[in-house]
Amino acid sequence: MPIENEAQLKQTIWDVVHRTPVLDIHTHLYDARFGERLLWGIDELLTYHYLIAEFFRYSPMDCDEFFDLSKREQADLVWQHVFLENSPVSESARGVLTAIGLLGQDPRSRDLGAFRRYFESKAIEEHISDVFRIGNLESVVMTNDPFDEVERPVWEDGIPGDSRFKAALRLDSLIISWDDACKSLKEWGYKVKARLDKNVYTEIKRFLVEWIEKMDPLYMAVSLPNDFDFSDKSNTAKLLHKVIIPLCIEANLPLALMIGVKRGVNPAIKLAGDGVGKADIKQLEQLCREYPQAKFMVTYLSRENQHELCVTARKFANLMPFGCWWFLNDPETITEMTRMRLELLGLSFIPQHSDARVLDQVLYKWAHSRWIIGMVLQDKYSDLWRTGWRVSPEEIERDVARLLGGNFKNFLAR
Ligand code: FIX
Ligand code: ZN
Repeated sequence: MPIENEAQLKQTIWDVVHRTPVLDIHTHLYDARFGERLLWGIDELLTYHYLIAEFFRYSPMDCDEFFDLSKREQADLVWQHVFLENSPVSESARGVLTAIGLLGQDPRSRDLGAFRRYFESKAIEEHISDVFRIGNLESVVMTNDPFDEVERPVWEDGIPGDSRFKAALRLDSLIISWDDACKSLKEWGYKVKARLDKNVYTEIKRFLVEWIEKMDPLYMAVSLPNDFDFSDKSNTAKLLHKVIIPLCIEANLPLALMIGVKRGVNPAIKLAGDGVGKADIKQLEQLCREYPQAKFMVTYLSRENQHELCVTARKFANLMPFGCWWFLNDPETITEMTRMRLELLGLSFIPQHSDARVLDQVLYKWAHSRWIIGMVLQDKYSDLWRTGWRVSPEEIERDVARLLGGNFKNFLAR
């Protein structure tokens, strides 16, 4: 049925955005094979590092004392300070309430005990299926580190996983702290040494090819500090140029670059202590120019980098901007970034990833992002409507499917 008026247009967009399944391209979630690596439940939600940072805004408690507590005790404290003694208006706090609400719990009760009992009553397999169904998720991409002691044996066993969880080969352990990685590789029988040379590159490539076979990743990924210099003589830069990018080209895998984190700005609060810095876009321009056959998926952590990322993506089809990462994942910034990307890039980008570390977080992250993507699209299609252009429901479905998964799949297939 053709769309007759603007009100119908808006309703169609809203419905389509909500009924189109999402492919979540970057999470820290794991399928049930990975045991303790898969976090879920109310205590994990409350002790998310985003909320721990907010807890320390309110509480004068000593950091070590906090981290010595059990997870449940930490969760009690976050609940007390961030939810009860102050209203939970921040994005991360509201998110917990959206998530438990979507799971059928009543946030009005403020009954942490009841929320705990709800999660305790569920088996993980059942819960995974509930979250995928309620969140309308097609699949999620994990963050897989071949150096992780819990992950390694699972991959080595080769037992098939849950097909809703896809792999991404994370390179941080290998290329950010090469000296440590080198020791492990030696123990595992690779002929490597701290000083990089041709033979070492060959061995690292052999290691990666083996892990690509084990994991069948959709892409390789690394997170880099804002001041990372791709052109200097650091081990990380050398490994990127000599091994990683050539292998990505050979294996036709995109390289996801997550740029802009300042690790350990306040190490006392652990994961919550990472900060942000603006990066130099010239570095990315150079990379896209130097390697036209490579495919780069890029997200910057700094808000200040977002406009230039769009402009750079207009120059290079081998560059795919993705997601509103971490400190940018709040409604105000998602709105701004999604609007800007649509206006500068049309539909040719990946608007969001959840970065969920706790299974239940996908519920709120995607609910909140779907609301925003829906609203921004309503505006953009209304602008179109006013030019006289008419879109069909099928065209809206096509466009939204691209944004929520199709663009990623097409980029992989390029
Ligand atoms: O490097 C990453 O993948 C980051 O997303 C995480 O390390 C970060 O701690 C996070 O959870 C951000 O959302
Ligand atoms: Zn992440």
